[in-house]
Amino acid sequence: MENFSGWFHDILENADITDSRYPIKGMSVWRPYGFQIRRATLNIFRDLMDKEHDETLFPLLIPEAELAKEGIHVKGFEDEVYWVTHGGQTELNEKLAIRPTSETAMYPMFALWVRSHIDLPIKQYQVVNTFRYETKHTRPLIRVREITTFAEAHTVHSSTEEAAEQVETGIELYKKFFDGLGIAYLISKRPVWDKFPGAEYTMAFDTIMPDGKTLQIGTVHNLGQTFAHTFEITFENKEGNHEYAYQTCYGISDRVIAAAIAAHGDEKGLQLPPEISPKQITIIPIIFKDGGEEVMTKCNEIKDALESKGIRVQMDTRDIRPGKKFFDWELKGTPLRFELGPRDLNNNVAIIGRRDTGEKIEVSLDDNITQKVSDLLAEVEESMKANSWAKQEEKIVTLDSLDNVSDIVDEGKVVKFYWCGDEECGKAIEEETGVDILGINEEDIETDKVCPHCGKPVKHLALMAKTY
Ligand code: P5A
Ligand code: ZN
Repeated sequence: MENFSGWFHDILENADITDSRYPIKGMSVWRPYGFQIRRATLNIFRDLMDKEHDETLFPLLIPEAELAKEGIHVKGFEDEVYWVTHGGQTELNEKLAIRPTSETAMYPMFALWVRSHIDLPIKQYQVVNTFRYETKHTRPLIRVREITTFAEAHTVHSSTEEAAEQVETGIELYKKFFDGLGIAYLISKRPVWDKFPGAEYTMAFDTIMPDGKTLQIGTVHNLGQTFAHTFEITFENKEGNHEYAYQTCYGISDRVIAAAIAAHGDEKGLQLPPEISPKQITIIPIIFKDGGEEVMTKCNEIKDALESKGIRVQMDTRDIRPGKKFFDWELKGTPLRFELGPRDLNNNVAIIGRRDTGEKIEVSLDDNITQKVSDLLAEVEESMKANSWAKQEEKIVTLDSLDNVSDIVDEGKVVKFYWCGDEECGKAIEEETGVDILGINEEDIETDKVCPHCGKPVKHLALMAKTY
């Protein structure tokens, strides 16, 4: 793909996903087709989350005093908060922040709910819109000022071990989620200067976009006891002593949908993983003057059979050339297409076309079509996932020297290198190369290598990239 940015912009418009002509920068409209993709994505997400968490819903507005309580946190967000200052003509006594994220909305309430160790753990999540006055270049789904699909989880625990375990659980959950969408990812521990404001450490998922720049598609934070101190979240432990609670939080956003579009799309348009494609197969009856009725009857029969097994089907009976229909559904990314014409019917066969490989498969109408289609959907899902991991693998290079790192990332690569892990050294590397350190990809490895920048012994395998 020559020009990813242009391609991405066009696809959102041509496939009816979002409309970015809404007259506020950084805010777009979800159009019906995009909304269906979003809904299917959230269905998968909720299925995963509901096994471990309770879904809740907190208010959008946060009193200034609460937002301001946690110093490090508010410092991290102060330039990004939108404020509500008036109710009608009346100036409010206290400004209200529009949530940029919900720690300071939730945690004062957690403090009321947590009394004893038996109230713990708390594991909650909500899917809401949040607002961030982003100053970097905004892009639909990727960097927005209204994050319409902010899925944030917040947990409270009675021990530091349990909180650390929850971070691992969060990572496992997100792996499953991204695996289901066939999105390849890199996991790293963010450098200290790039962790979430108020967190002890941040684990991040990044995906490599077609242009080689990485996109952070999810983060899992260990908050330690910082917020518990600020918001007085304490519990009586088994020994009868009062202790501050241990917390984690993790979140994903609209970016996940951007990543799915970018991971699988091609020159023909979208290519949606079967799990999130609004329809999984399009039936296209090829109808000429004669024999139309029989073809329609058979197509309807197949549609009913597929739907009875939970497969999402659409029948395209528009009065236009079949070639135009193929083109449209390729653009919209539907994984499979089923073609049946009068001659096929006479020969007792039909054609199933795969969006991912372009293959056309002849099937006998005596076969179990439903089984064939569900097998193919599973195959498509696996092959799309494998393909996106293979593409990621091609984009990663391991370097022993950082001399040419800037040129190498400009060629669309992500760099792995052996690093000492020191903050000072890391900041100098970023400064001198103009490339970001994503984080530590493998911690505490054993090697005789020395840091390519400062010459100290190496501790970690780290990642560098140009980032979105
Ligand atoms: C975790 C959830 C948090 O806000 N609080 C609750 C924690 N983390 S975060 O890293 O700041 O954001 C979570 C994820 O949201 C995505 N994201 C965005 N997506 C689109 N547009 C934005 N402006 C934007 N800002 C953050 C990232 O994927 C991030 O990992
Ligand atoms: Zn170093």
